[in-house]
Amino acid sequence: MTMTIEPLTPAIGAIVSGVDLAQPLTDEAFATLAEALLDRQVLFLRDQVLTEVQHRDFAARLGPLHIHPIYPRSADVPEIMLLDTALNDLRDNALWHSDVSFLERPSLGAVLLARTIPPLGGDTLWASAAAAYDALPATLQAYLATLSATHDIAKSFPADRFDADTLAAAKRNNPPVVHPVIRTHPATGRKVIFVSEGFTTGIVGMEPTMADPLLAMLYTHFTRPEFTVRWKWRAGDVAIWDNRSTQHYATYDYGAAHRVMNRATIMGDRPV
Ligand SMILES: O=C(O)CCC(=O)C(=O)O
Ligand SMILES: [Fe+2]
Repeated sequence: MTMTIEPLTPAIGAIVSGVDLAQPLTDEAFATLAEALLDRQVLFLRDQVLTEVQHRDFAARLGPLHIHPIYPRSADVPEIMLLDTALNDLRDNALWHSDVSFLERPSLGAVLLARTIPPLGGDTLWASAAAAYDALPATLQAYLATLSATHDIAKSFPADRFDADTLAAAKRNNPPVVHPVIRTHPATGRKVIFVSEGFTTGIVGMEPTMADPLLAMLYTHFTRPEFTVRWKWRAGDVAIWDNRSTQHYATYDYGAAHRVMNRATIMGDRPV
């Protein structure tokens, strides 16, 4: 099979064809895919038929895997997280976020497989926080580089939608953390806006009256259509994203329809 990588927008995204993730990739094919991921930040593959073990094993080539403190996981393969509307209210992913930024070492990226997709709706959007950074005026880039922000698991997991004991333990084990507002991508060297609606609660040393509008301005900026790509899922699609340089938003516009996604999450570095 010949791998082809077709970019989707100038800033972000590509469709990859000619790859079967159920088979172990050659080192060369894997290196091509990993390079495309750094460059395009989110990759989409159609028609993948994967067991949970194959899904996990592919993701594990990108790095050690993380087990989420709150979301349900597969009974057989705990590294496979279940995003199933029959198990959880998933409206909380309908806001821009970079996964698990409440950890001291947020994730490097994720491999998401669509299992059941509503007849209409449930698209997911990704934004390039690197392209968005590049478009900021230099004076603002320099100022933002002096700031740090707090990230808190409590912001995205409201008490009324999750099991109280699980939530209490997750909050106890994951106290708020501080990350730079602008991080440098460890592999590409690109600078990235690293605050999100999902988990950022404030800017260190700044009153909310100033920090909140500054954060809101950044969220509005990096989600401009020029920096985003929107994916319309079919069952069997896989998205692989770099969680250090992107944010994403899972649209919740499908009412009571059933939607099931499986995610493997790769652990990352401490942002600097
Ligand atoms: O359900 C989706 O499309 C994405 C949900 C999400 O935010 C994630 O898997 O990290
Ligand atoms: Fe997410």
